[in-house]
Amino acid sequence: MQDFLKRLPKAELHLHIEGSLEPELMFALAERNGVELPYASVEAARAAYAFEDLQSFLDLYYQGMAVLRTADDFFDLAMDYFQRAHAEGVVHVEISFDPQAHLARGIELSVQMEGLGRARRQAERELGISTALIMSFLRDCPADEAMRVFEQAAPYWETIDAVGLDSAERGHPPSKFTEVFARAKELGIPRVAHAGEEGPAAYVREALDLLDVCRVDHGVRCLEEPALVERLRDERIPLTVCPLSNVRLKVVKHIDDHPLPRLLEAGLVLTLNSDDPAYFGGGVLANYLACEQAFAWGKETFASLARNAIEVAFMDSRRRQALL
Ligand code: ES4
Ligand code: ZN
Repeated sequence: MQDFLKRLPKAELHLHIEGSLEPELMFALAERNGVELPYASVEAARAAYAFEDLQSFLDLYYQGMAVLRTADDFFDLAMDYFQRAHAEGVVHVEISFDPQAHLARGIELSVQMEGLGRARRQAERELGISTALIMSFLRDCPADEAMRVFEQAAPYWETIDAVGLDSAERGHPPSKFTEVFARAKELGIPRVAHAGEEGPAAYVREALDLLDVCRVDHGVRCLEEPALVERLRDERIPLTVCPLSNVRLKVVKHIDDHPLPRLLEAGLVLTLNSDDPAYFGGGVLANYLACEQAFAWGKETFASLARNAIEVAFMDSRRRQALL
């Protein structure tokens, strides 16, 4: 089974590239850029990754990314991740990034885009994986800031496959971002949003009604509203589920309690993803393996989850045809 899951052509649709920063690279970049880290060693960094909730993770996530300063840093970050993903049998990756988190540290958008773009082209050329880019807005920052960043990104709109919404969910409903998502829609840019991770099912409904998203990131709390579950099923709205993330951030107590079997039973379009692999205990394959351990699903279930991801990915139709 392990071999089957490794060989299965998988797509990663929910991945924060800054959350793929392994402590080894964090230390190398800190050294290169003369940035002081709050950890004595790689092991100490890993030991500090014991989270109570989403916010306690975000605090370390924003701190860790302080080592990213130059286009080469963003290139190394993404290339490192693409290589690991490739080794796990991942054939398509959608990387989400948080431009505001870097702009706030004085790192220009052009620097971020150059590094990530260069890594995407090299991964496509040398590893044969396809990639997409999702520009995410920080929901715990003001909506007008998101709008300014989005307009500032005009030279890059062509290379952005979707906009997203992430960071601290509670108290920051999708409704706060209606305007910037309407602007993206006007420009024909697809939309996704984190909703129903720590926030209530009502936020999933808002993401659909007010942001017109084509996919929901996490969405696991939709189960609290049966009518919403029916809607997600009938409209075939995919959820990008991240089981190891949900365990590490205590969205669920234990992987055995994860709602994935109930979501599957409800007939939803589901995909398995890693979210922040450097912080949550592994990449896409580790998430597939954790589900195998916990739920003892058969090969057909995993094949259909992997197929879902390829079907709903942002990729051109020829690539999709080739992978299906
Ligand atoms: C995130 Cl797990 C998670 N949830 C919300 N926002 C995020 N940004 C990076 N990881
Ligand atoms: Zn996420």
